[in-house]
Amino acid sequence: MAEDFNPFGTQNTSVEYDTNSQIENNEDFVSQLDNTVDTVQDEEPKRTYSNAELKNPQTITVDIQDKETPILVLFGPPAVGKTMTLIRLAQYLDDHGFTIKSNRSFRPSYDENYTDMCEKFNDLLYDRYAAEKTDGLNFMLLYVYHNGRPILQILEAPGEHYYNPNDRNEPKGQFLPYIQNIINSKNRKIWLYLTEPDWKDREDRTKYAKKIFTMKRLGGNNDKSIILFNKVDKKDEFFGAQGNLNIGQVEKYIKGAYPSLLESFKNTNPITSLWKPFKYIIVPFQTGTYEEVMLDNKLVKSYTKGNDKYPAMLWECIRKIIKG
Ligand SMILES: Nc1nc2c(ncn2[C@@H]2O[C@H](COP(=O)(O)OP(=O)(O)O)[C@@H](O)[C@H]2O)c(=O)[nH]1
Ligand SMILES: [Mg+2]
Repeated sequence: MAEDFNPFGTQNTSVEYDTNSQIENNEDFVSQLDNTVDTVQDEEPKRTYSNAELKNPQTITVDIQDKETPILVLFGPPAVGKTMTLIRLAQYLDDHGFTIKSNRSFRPSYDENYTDMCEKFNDLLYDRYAAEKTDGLNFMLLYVYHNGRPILQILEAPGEHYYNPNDRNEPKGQFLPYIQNIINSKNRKIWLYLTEPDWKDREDRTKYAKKIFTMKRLGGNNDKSIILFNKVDKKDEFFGAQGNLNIGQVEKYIKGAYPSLLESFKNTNPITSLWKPFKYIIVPFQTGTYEEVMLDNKLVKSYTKGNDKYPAMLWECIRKIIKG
């Protein structure tokens, strides 16, 4: 392993509203709409994007008002585990004396889904059905406070904006302007590149690795990266007879499953590269265990958090980076 510190390693659903201004200005219609939203809020997906954003994703807007506090960006395609990693890390920090707060101004006010997720976020941390209830979570900006001071912002955005397995242009597709704004923001950034053992097929994994390469090239010189290898529980071969995780096995697996991914982490320093040809940190991770259960005659996913050692390793890496 080649890093100084190595701790071992929805598609959007949205409701389209008629934006005809005559209708919007009609108070009766608006109050009717409010009532409908109240009564059906558990069943109906809430609006995420404006009509303009739906028509043209290039116009998707996010707002990071704080340009000082470092940002941890959860980078990964749909279903790799970004939201549950966010939940698991936030749980861990909440349990260890940090304060977690969602940031409402990250998305414009028409994103009702975002407002809703912000309001619920802290309750979701301890919800058995967190995996089910965060199915519609697209965007999130969280603040981590310690002793009353903000120390980190954690950002999630829809996975298809990083790598879209249904887009034939991948991996050549450009990042949307809002992501480029994040890349170019003044904040120090830590890119958390999510991978997992069974994600898609080799071709998709190779293309995703190329997308990571592109992101690394676009990022600033001071950006830091961590490769988060989620869902380690899926492969028995990562564990020894005593149940201890074998990081060498994980690294070997990544080399085979994500061709050329680690190549993006070549050490370009002419001197140190002599004894340290690559610079990457691999953090193995498990958010928890998942089980399908019947609830109110519906099959839903129940979630039990995983071992604390995983978020502890991840936090140790992040803490070292933000302190250094
Ligand atoms: N076995 C296993 N499955 C996981 C783990 N983390 C997430 N998952 C599964 O992956 C699904 C997608 O996770 P999610 O965080 O929503 O992915 P996102 O689309 O990247 O935000 C979850 O609903 C779980 O079923 C894990 O640590 N182990
Ligand atoms: Mg998600």
